[in-house]
Amino acid sequence: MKNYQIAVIEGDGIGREVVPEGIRVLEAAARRFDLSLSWQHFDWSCQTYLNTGRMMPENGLDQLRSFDAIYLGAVGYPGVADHVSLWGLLIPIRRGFKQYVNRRPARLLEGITSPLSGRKAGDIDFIIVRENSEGEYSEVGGRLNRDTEFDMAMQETIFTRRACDRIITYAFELARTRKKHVTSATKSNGIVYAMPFWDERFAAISKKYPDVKADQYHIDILTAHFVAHPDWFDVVVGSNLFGDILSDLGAAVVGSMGLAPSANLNPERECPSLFEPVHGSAPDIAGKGIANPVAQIWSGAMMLEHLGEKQAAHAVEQAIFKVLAHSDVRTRDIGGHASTRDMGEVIAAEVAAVR
Ligand code: GGG
Repeated sequence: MKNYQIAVIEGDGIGREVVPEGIRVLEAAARRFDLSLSWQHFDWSCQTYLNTGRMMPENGLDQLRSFDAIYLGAVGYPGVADHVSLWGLLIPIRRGFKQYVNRRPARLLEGITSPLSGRKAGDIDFIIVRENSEGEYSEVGGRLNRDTEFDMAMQETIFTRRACDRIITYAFELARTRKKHVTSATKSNGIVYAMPFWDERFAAISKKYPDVKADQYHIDILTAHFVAHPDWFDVVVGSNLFGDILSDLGAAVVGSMGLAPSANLNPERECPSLFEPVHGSAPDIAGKGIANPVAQIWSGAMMLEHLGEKQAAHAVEQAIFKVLAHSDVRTRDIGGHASTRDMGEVIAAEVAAVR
């Protein structure tokens, strides 16, 4: 029996509620497909920061390095500045473990109502490929003259040829397995150095894929097209910030933030990859047991897929799709009254019933 060692970071807010449901469903898949998943929990969170002054210990990455994968809930909570929590936990993991691909599917499923009128299941099905290692998320910059009338902040955007080329290449390779279409998110009219450089690299890489349609839009009109014509897209590649913004919009057009999974991938598998929902810690609903666990569970299916457990991954995905399509058990964000746990249990039961 194959055994996988999984590091679990529930993190903050609803992360602590949805992760147990993810584990419940993945355990059901493990039993059904004869796998063994060993979960080691790391209680790293904003509370840890308030107790110790750090989101994770100084040797946190060393503690995670030997795991097969990392399963994360959400990071951030009122009381700790958002940049402190993010840069104290998630960003060091993404960068330290060379997880330069952030893969974020957006798919309108049967049983889910899109806020866009006239869209039905299957009409929206794209994947955002977010550059996950540099770009607008940069530590280059500083503050001067704090608390004076000359107070100022400066932050540099970093675009390297290596990072642009590898993420754009990943997007084209992914498109080859799908509808053979890559769209680039740019803003090369306004951002005069970094974005024309991104466009140059996109043009250069696209030449290597004559079988894949390539197009690009400025981010402003691209967001409008996500709403007006979401069916136009297959794989959408963007810089760190653009990819982040587009993936929340992608989640919204397919019905809920609670339905958007993601994978932070180190494609070379030199380091563990990390699987987390796109959503954050949602302090407004945390503690109520009403968060939708589907994004977390689906991120778990992406983890199984990455581990090579394709049958188990497929079973978890199908169980999610079946429950959303046919079950009355649904959380509030998708029109029901079920609890986080109810939803986890019904999906787990569906996985157990797979023939
Ligand atoms: N699910 C992880 C989480 O809490 N994400 C919220 C967030 O804002 N992440 C920042 C980012 O992905 O750049």
